[in-house]
Amino acid sequence: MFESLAGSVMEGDESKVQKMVEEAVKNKLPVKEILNDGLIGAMNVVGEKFRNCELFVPEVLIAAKAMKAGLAVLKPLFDKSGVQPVGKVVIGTVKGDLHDIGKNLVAMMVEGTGFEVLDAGVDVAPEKFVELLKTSQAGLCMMSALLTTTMPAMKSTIEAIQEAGLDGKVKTMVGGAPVTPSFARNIGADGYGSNAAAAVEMAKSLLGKRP
Ligand code: B1M
Repeated sequence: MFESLAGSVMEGDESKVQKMVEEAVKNKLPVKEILNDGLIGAMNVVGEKFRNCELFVPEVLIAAKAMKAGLAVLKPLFDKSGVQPVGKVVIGTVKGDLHDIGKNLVAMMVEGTGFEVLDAGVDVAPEKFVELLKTSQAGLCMMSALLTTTMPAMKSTIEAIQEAGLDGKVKTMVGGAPVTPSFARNIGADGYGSNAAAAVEMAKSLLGKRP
């Protein structure tokens, strides 16, 4: 059952995934298993294939959308079944930057591995990141930038997080085409991801989770 559910996620068959998850719930299969062995398991394989260049961006986006269709069926049942998110993250494209394709891909992949994701959107000011981190009590701030001119906004956001006294509670992570590991280190980010699959691994490691 879980194998064919995972297969349908990887094929990106949204309606089949939705129906299979509904069927699994109807048959009283444990929500945790449907989530971990079906949906998250599939996205882990997708991430691995993406990292190995066996899958490309459109295929990953399609799989992530199918996974979301299944997740939507399960979400209302999480509380009752004692399913806790692996961790909570805030993600956004930094101030001045409107590029969101890569950020959305990262958000979907991170969500697909069991994190609760608050997507702040694009052109997100440092104060907005701070406000969302405070209200959500998320443990990780994920920033994306596609323009060399907006990369400094990542540094400003990290500084704003420190000034708000959140640096002991919130880890920071950066990524996007012009961002490099040395830039990440220089601005004091806790982590960097070169692509969506690497971002998932880094998010898990920063929050000390191995779902
Ligand atoms: Co723009 N743009 N753009 N653009 N655009 C680039 C980035 C550019 C390189 C094109 C070029 O000149 N060759 C260039 C930047 C040059 C530079 O800064 N040095 C550029 C420019 C100049 C501009 C404008 C200034 C153009 C203008 O108006 N004169 C303008 C800026 C607007 C603004 O933001 N204020 C602009 C506008 C646009 C569009 C609106 C038309 C559109 C964006 C649509 C959208 O996002 N909704 C657009 C696009 C599509 C691009 C290109 C063609 C493609 C970007 C993309 O989506 N890639 C881009 C050229 C290119 O990259 N080939 C370009 C696919 C995406 C999946 O990859 O975003 O890299 P990427 O994400 C990857 C990784 O980087 C990583 O994972 C993702 C998946 O593997 N990643 C993370 C991303 N975020 C991460 C966060 C993480 C970890 C990993 O952790 C937190």
